[in-house]
Amino acid sequence: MLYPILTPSRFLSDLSGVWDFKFDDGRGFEEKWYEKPLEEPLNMPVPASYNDLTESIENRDHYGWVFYQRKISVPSFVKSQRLMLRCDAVSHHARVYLNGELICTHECGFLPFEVEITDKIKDGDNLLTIAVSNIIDYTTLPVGGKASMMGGMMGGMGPGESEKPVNNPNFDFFNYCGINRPVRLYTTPKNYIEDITVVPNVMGKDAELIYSVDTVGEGDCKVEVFDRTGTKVAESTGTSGVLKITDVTLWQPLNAYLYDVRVTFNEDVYTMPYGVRTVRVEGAKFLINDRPFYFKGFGKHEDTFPAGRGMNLPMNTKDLSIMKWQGANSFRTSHYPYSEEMMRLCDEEGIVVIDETTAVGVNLSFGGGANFHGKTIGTFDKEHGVQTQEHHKEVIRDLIKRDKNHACVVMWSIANEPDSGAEGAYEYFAPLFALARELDPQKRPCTLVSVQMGNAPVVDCSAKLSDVICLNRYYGWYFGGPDLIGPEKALRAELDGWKKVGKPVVFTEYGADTVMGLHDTAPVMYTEEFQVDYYKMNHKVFDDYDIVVGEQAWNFADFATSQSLLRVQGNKKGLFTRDRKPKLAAHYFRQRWHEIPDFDYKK
Ligand code: GCB
Repeated sequence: MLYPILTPSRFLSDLSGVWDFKFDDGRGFEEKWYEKPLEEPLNMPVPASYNDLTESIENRDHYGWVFYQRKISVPSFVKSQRLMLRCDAVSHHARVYLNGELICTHECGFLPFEVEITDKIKDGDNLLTIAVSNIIDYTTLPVGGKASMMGGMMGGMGPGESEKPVNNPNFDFFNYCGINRPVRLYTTPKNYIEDITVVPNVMGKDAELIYSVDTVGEGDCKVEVFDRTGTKVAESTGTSGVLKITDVTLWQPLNAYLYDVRVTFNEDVYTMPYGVRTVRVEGAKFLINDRPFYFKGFGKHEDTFPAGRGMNLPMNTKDLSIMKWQGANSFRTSHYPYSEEMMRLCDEEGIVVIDETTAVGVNLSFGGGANFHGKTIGTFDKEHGVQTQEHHKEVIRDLIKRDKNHACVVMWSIANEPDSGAEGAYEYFAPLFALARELDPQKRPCTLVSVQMGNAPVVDCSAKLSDVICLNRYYGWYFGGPDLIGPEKALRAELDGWKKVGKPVVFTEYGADTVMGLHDTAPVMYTEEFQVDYYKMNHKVFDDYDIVVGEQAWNFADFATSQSLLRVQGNKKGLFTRDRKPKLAAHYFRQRWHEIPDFDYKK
């Protein structure tokens, strides 16, 4: 799916701004609020999550639908064109109405969707309404607990005796909702470029770009490649073919280089920045441009105050700047696809990305297990377990469609911490891995991020399915903390097991909650000193194992979560506070990572 841009043939209009907004009181659809201007609306910015923007806990924790509304009108020169309405991310379910007519619905809060409105737009003002629901359950990704279920991710914090229905996230981040990313109008000519796919093939000093262009309508197609100085370096005609670049400049981690691939189809012109690099797994090595790469970085969140999960361009730039200050080279888009703006920035800045789907919470064993009439039920139980597999396929399809051309994306994460050792896990995941492998034109490695719940290689289906073993491990925190000696032994024992599998291992999470400003002479849990000691122990072990090809600390910054006994105004495992001030451990990491090269760290 092409990112919307202004080109000589395409006009783009960003509908960001302050929209009218109303919480549904249960009558919104019955009274057809989408047919007329909302009565007594609130002012709500788009893009942003609405949760932290009013001073009311009811609003913050609202369950169900909200209505966003604004007027749109388009200039007459647009009339001869194909007109599209594109929403980059509406969390989690959207119903879009134009002048009272339902024109599109969408499930999945973190991926774009679009609808053609050429024949629907009227002269003058048009009423655009987007109804948004934040309800999560066993059919959605992310997964939410059923309202009658006790337990959940953090244990004991289910809705219990609550009178009202509430969301009960089966994951550890606040269920921020709303129109979280831009809504835009764009035009294309009637005969247009639908999609572009480019696959690199590097041959010594030269490279081939194998391309295909999906088009609609009749016309001739031309593809040109320009280097950063604007010099044309390759050209081809036809909707598929091969472009040859001699003396190619590769896209390298922290040393990015992007070409411009310009496609012309009749009148339609679209230019895509493109980095040339290769990725593959060989034995227990992760190779970028055929050299063994070492991941240094983080699991992150799109989480800022007060935008919530709303796109925050300045913070994206700041975060990558901080990462470079630290010597980091990568992050994972835990636990959902990030904005297209962030992906483009990572291409530009040479930040390596593990791209994750929205599949978090596909695990009913958290907090002692989900209960159904007093019986523990299996995550993949056909009747009472999660019912997410079909939707999971759609998410994989849409994610790959959106991100397939990004040089920064080096691996797909099919899920975070699913119940990958449970009965039925292999049957659930094998078709998803097969789908991702089939759909990705670049055939990147695939993984699932494995949870620490006795998931030894013999039971964890990741051992069979993943190209890279990604481990979320909390030895010395949830498991054995505050002691660091026993946990160290246990971590080594586990790695001895994974060694036999023969695949590379990346620690995609390890961390300890740390409240900025808490200090002690003894390393006491929650102090900044403990966080440093915890990481030192883990690193000692990682450095002893050649199979460990990466470390991504949990988390880059403190972030908002649902309330629970283990969360002090959010998750405090950040190396930085939520407003990006470094804790002691951030300085420790800075020193370590500047001493670890991006390539050839492990023999
Ligand atoms: C995990 C989850 C992550 C949590 C983290 C924690 O394993 O993947 O979403 O935030 O643990 O801090 O407990």
